[in-house]
Amino acid sequence: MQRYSLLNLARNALRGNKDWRPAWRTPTPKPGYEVVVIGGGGHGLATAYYLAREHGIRNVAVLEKGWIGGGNSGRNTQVCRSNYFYPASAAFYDHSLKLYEGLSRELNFNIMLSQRGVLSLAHSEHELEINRRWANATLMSGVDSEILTAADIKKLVPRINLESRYPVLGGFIQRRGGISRHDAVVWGYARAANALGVDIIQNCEVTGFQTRGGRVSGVSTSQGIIAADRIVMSVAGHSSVLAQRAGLRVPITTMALQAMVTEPIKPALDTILVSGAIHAYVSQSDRGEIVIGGAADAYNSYAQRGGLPVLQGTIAAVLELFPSFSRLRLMRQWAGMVDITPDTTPIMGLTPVEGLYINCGWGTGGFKAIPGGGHTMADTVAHNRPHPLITHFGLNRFERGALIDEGAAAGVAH
Ligand code: FAD
Ligand code: PYC
Repeated sequence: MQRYSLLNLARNALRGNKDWRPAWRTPTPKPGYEVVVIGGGGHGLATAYYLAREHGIRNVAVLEKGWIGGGNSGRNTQVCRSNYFYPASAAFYDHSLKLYEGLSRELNFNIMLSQRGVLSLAHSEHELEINRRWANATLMSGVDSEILTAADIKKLVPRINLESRYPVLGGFIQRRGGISRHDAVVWGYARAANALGVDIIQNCEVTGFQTRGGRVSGVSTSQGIIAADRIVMSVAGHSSVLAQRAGLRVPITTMALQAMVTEPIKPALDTILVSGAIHAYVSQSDRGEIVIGGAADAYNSYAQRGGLPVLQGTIAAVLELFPSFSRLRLMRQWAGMVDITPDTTPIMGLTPVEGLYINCGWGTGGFKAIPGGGHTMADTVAHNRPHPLITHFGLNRFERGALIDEGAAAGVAH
């Protein structure tokens, strides 16, 4: 892999930047691979990377129907945190956050992790009490969390209007939470996986599965049949459709989740604010844009665009908190198709079809989970049993009723 370093930057600049090689190859698919990963989002690429890096399984292809990162991984609002309510979730997401903390160095790619804190607001006494329980639950799982008064919040976020229609009474913060650049996470994993021999094949849609003797033997794709003993599905909002082609029913509902950015302004907000009650969250990107998101659209859809009512409601909520932002012009708005489970917890692990593994159900919160998801899925595929951190996230939990209801901790949008 051509290393990115100050020395290399200077050397290449002096040579007119002619010697940089593409960050990954554009291979034609081989007739078969040891492992095929379907979906070139963050989870698929991270799985391929850790298969090669940690398990020596390098005969791997990632098949992406469009371009890598063109799904939710390149459309999200970049929030990373691990302050989940239940111990199983907190342990998993903290594993992911810890991997994020070392990722720029590991991938030799600046993922621009900025741990500026994720602050959840409470707008009523009832919500304040729930926030206290939530903060204490995360502390008991060994995850940092701190309860803040309204005065603490005003000090941290001077522009906030505490006396809005929904007054701010307090909240809690995970100071290790933050944002990292979503494209960089995708490209960093792709470049590192490619360097270890993984084939990343774009414009290659998987249309069905080949089976032999009750187990998978390959996939049919828009570029022909590709054989594989082990297949991982990481296709987010398309999970139920694709799983059906393997004869599986997965409890995924697909909805559009939208976000938007304003024109860039000088530094105005250096933490991430989340309000479950008014269904909005807001941060400022490194380019200066105010990044705004809210609830998922209220209906099922496979279209990568959202409707105006949610947009309008979200903007109204943010302007209650920050009246001065009403002067800003909106620059862009977009949406992704999120894969929502009944308990807002992901589905990870083995499936009833031998050799077929699934990683989905991240809904509105799987960006923070990319390193952890890739790391544990690779281990699961390599050993054909769930990694200890994901045993609670199996598809079979819906048969047993062993749900992990993280609805309240799923950011705001669910
Ligand atoms: P994706 O990145 O969607 O990748 C799946 C890939 O599979 C896609 O590229 C798709 O083209 C491909 N694919 C589908 N079908 C096929 C097929 N048949 N053959 C081949 N390829 C196929 N999470 C957070 O943690 N923090 C946030 O702040 C946050 N904000 C969000 C804001 C928005 C607006 C949205 C939409 C999502 C947000 N999320 C957030 C959620 C997060 O983006 C996703 O959970 C995460 O990116 C999922 O990653 P993935 O790799 O599973 O899916
Ligand atoms: O999961 O933290 C989250 C989140 C924030 C915004 C969207 N998802």
